Amino acid sequence: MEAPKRMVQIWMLILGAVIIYSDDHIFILRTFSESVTAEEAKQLRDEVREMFYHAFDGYMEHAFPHDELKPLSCEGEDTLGGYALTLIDSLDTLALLGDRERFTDSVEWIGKNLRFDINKTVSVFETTIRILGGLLSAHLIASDYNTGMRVPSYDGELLDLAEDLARRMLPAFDTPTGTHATGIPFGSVNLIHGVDENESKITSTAGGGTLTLEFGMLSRLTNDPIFEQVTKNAVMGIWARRSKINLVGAHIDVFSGEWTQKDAGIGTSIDSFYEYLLKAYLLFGDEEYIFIFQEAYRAAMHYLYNDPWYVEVNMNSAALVWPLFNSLQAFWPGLQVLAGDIEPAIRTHAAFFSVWKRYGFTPEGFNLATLSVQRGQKSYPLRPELIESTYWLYKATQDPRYLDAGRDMLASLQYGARCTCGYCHISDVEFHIQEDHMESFFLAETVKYLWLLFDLGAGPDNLIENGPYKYIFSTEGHLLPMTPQISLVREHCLYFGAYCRSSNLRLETNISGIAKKPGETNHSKTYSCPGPTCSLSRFTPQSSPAISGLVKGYCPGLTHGQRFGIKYAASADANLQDKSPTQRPADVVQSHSLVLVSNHNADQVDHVKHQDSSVEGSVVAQGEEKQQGKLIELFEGR
Ligand code: DMJ
Repeated sequence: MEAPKRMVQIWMLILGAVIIYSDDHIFILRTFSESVTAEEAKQLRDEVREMFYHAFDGYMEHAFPHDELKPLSCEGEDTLGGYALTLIDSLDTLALLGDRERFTDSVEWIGKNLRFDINKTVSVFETTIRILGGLLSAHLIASDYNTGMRVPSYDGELLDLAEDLARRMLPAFDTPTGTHATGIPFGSVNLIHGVDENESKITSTAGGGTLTLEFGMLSRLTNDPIFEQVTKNAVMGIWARRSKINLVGAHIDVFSGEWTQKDAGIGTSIDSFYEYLLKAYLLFGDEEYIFIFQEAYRAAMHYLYNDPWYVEVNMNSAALVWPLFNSLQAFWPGLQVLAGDIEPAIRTHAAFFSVWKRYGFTPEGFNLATLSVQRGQKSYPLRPELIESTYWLYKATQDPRYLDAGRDMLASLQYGARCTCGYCHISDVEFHIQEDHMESFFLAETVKYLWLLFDLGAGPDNLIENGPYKYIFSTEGHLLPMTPQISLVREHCLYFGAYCRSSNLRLETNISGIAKKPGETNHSKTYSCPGPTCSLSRFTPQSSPAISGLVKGYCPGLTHGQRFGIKYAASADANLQDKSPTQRPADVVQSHSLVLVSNHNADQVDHVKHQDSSVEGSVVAQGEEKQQGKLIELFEGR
């Protein structure tokens, strides 16, 4: 029987309110006069700045050089390695705010005082995204006149520290589950002794698969490929163990390669695995990552997406396991903006924001079946994800509703989380109970994205919008610039996508229509690449047979702006944008940064390429099918 069509009428009233009336619900959207104006955006930006300093000064006064601030008791605590975690995580936010004095002082203090030869066992994931990422982004800001924040006394100390730290983490990769000599890393490592004898062999997918940006940057800055190689091996090791329907589980044994937790989702324990597939491609131009991302993303949208929510399913059978929103999922709409898949991002963001509005914060878990906070998951530890997606969606659409959402979230933080010396975790979103802890990511991400959102609304004046480089944000919100040294890209589309040590590599191309540097002829271009161990990837430009280096391909027809821009509003394909979703070709998602082919046909499962079907844990149950039936559309008309 054909489902009854839903009637939707939109009324614009004289007062400026928009009312949407459908068969079963009435939505009253905010009145125009309530929307954030450019003038108000400036004030909100200033308020966020003050918010940053309340927390940062509280940390410096009461907690530094401990890792994190206890904002109620105004004391410090060591939560990672005991090496000024919050200061390191805050460095590029200081630079973004234009605080030259504190940025300089902090860089100098860290260069003189930080040491990693300490007998501490630390999380490989957290140390990478917070410490390594913080050091590398600050190094690239402090060492570069183009950023306007160069530190005159700076002499590469942060890069040296980053390299030292990364080398101390390398023993964690000494496992047999990768595609080459190294594998999926242990979750923790001792900074002096390597992996502890009794260290758990179980790690999360995010833990093993979210290291490529920081380690890859380090390889390109130090000319040592080891960091890029081990983290890529780890990603390949995880991906080789995906199920036949291209889903990954949450936890894996780094020795046997068996999945010990087979729930697939986009949130807890997996989230940034997806994020780094796309971002590693964008930052490094390594096309292997985009091929994997496309397959992984397509599977996620097919099996996990229950418009507008995401659920967790068994990675093999796709059977529903958890009908749960978890707060880490909220980064996904932001990632979709980068991937160019804006429409589902808009709907999902609206759904997630409805949870925030209901409680004033997002709980760690919200049960989509009972429409209530999941037992044991009532807290809001100052997470950035929803704000991060709000920023990306505002950047992509310029829709003022995202500024309004940001204003709401800022108000929640100010009224609910601000406390004596900083901002407090909320231990129960229903009763707004404050807890004596402030994660370093509050200053690295939550405040940064809020500030960026309002700065955009005010007319942007910051390093990211007006600076010399495009930036990729790490999963910890750190600014990773696409400098020529890191991205190995040129203004045209031809590029070397991966690190390569060959000393003999010569590539000659005769691709027409690419930008020329003085001295280059129309028909030839020569590159050199130092080092011995290179291989060709599957896309190679017209090339001489002598090529022996890693050459990742080219993208004819795309301009630099199309490959790396993310502005959605001014799409090149205006005709397509103007069409309604039903008029668009079903299988093409438009993006300025890339084009994703998205096949939502369930039959695709049978034809999915599976590179290593002999790998344990990849056997798929017969009759796997996408979960039928939609989850309740939450909060409509409430
Ligand atoms: C941050 O450390 C990073 O964003 C990470 O990817 C997920 N968890 C926190 C923020 O919630």
